[in-house]
Amino acid sequence: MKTFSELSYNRLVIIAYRLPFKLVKKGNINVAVQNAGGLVSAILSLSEKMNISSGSDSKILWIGTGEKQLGKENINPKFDLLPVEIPDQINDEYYGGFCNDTIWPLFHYFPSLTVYNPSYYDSYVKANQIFADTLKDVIKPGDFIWVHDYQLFHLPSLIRSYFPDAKIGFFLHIPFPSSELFRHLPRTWRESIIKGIIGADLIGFHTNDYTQHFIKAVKRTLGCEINQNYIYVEDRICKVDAFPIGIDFDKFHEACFLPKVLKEKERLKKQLNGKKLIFSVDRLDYTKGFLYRLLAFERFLEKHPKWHQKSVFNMVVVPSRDNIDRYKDIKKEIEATVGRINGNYSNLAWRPLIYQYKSLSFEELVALYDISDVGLITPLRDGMNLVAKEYVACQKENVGMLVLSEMAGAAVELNEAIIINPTDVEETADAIDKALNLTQKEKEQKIHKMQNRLSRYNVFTWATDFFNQAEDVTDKQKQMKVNFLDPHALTDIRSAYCQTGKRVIFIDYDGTLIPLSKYPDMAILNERAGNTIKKLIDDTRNKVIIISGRECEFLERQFEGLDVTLVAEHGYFVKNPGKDWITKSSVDLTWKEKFLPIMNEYVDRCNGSMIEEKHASIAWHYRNADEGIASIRINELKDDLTEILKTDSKLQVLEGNKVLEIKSVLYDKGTAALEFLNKKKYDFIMAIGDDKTDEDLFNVIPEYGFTIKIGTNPSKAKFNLKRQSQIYEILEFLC
Ligand code: GDG
Repeated sequence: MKTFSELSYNRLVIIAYRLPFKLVKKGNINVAVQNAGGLVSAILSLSEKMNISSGSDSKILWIGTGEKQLGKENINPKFDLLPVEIPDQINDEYYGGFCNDTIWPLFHYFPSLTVYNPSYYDSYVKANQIFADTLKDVIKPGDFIWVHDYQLFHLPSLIRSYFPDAKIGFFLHIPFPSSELFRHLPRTWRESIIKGIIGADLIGFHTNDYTQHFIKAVKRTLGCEINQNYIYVEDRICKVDAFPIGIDFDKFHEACFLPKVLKEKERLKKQLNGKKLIFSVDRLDYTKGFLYRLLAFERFLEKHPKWHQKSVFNMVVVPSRDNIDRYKDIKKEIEATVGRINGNYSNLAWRPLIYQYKSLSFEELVALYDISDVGLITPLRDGMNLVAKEYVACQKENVGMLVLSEMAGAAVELNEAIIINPTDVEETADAIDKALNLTQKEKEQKIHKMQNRLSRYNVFTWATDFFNQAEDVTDKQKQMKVNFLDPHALTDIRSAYCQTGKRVIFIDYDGTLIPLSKYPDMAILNERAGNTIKKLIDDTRNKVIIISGRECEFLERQFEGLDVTLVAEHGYFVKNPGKDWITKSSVDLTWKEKFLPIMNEYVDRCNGSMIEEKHASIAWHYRNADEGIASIRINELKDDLTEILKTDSKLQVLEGNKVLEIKSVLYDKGTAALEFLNKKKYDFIMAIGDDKTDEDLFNVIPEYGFTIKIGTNPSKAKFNLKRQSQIYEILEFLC
């Protein structure tokens, strides 16, 4: 992996809701202090490793909300800060409203707490626009722009509209929910969210599950084509992948022996006086699962009395948004439950629960991580949860065990921890007991495995991996650059056409000559297409070949009375004007009996799909099936077919536009076209098609020919056309 400075970028631009520092009054002066949160610590750690000299152009530019003054002061030599000013009234509805009361609960699987307020959404749109307007004047060529989190879903596309060639990454720090939950959002909101995000070149999530949820949401919301994590967005591609955020492992691991930490550990040990310590620290939020955690601890005390007097649970809750009623209520509930448990179990010498509502210093935090015997991290939903990773990194002097919720993104990587379902009070209670009963050796083995993983895929690897993959996407975009047919190129084609006398024009039928339709039988030759073909064949210097996957009878019906050559079933049948059909009779078709029942089974398993049995092939059409189910069934069907095809190398599976077809490998549109090209020398060759089967055709057209792909997807064709209907204008222009 290359470091940031070895890649092709000049400068890193971070855009997040907040700047990494805030100003705090100390006496008469303002001092800058670091804002809390995983992203800030990640980027600050990263900046220390990056080769940035103060005063240089390569300083990281961080754009976010914060005091105006922050933009004027040199707070950190590695950063330039650009404050974004959002008027209070907009910000209340944008941040407090749409971000915190709509996206946050819904994306953390709390649909009942989600507020759907159109005015909040309007403010979200406005605030994203304010971000875009602020950065418009500062973005330079060579910048890598990294947009972070759910407050800025619209921003990647807004940036792209100002800077079409900008290199943009987007990372989501919270879960991306299943598409079932995502569709709770009104249609316009969810469309704008997806359209906004896919303005980026690379889109990152913490886990593969979130990535798959997003892919499904893109398919369902916009119907974009997606191939192996690449989304085809009009004429661009962007990539989606999982990048689990890491921590600055060495910083935490080594901090355990800092003098201040050692002192704090001594103090704590004295207070504990030999008792086992169970520890948790989280920001006050309903996603963190405080009540279930407390109930689990209560059950633990009830079920495992041997730990009475011998264990203490220190639950630290970091103050957050406690001016809001919902948060005030959680706090009250926590306090009442803590009171009840302590009331039931305490005696003069022992209080089982120490609840603290405060922030900890870094040294206090590390000391508690290291000294505790159990890290009890049980969120109901969490994008990643860095506390779990930091807890593991700090297991040095007294190696403990992590009890971790399966609902945290971190559970994917920390699978040696004791994984629990946070709402299962019984399971969590037993997990605490199990963690306390593990032998030192068992704990060390598990913790060391996790530490090895965390030290390898740390915060630097996370960011570097993201930067490297973003550059790979740029390379892929270059390879697959779509070249739209512009008036200039069209004039060149026409001048070649006019100067030649032996011309051949291959035209695919569905999606090319005729728009795609819901059912194959509905795609009949329309008047405009018929007239265009007529004009072409009226010129005797033109040979027009309709080259299609359709059956011969269908094509013959459509082109009755028109002197065109017909190629049906991808080249299995050929018919020259006024002649009979010629078939590739040498091709064995006995395989069809074996495959037909398998493919029919998929019609039953995918409502809306249908089988088209042709003379020499079988096609499974899924245009009218549910997109989500069809995408699962295609893969299953492909798996089934691949197994059988292993023993039959004479067959191939073709993937067309919402259709999967099995046919012999002995012919295709390319070999069919070659037969014509080998028989006669043409001085003008043109081929037009729209789907993957037409790529075989484009492949055999000599360099001096003209190949045109209908659609915006990358192709071997020289040119792309955005709309199918443009084909009529082009062919009429030639004539
Ligand atoms: C988002 C996602 C995702 C907490 N209390 C104290 C303190 N902390 C530090 C921890 C840790 C961070 O705050 C909290 O970690 P999170 O993982 O919850 O990070 P957030 O930024 O709040 O959340 C989350 C994360 O982004 C990263 O992508 O994991 O799922 O919601 O670093 O150490 N630090 C100190 N005192 C405290 O009292 N010093």
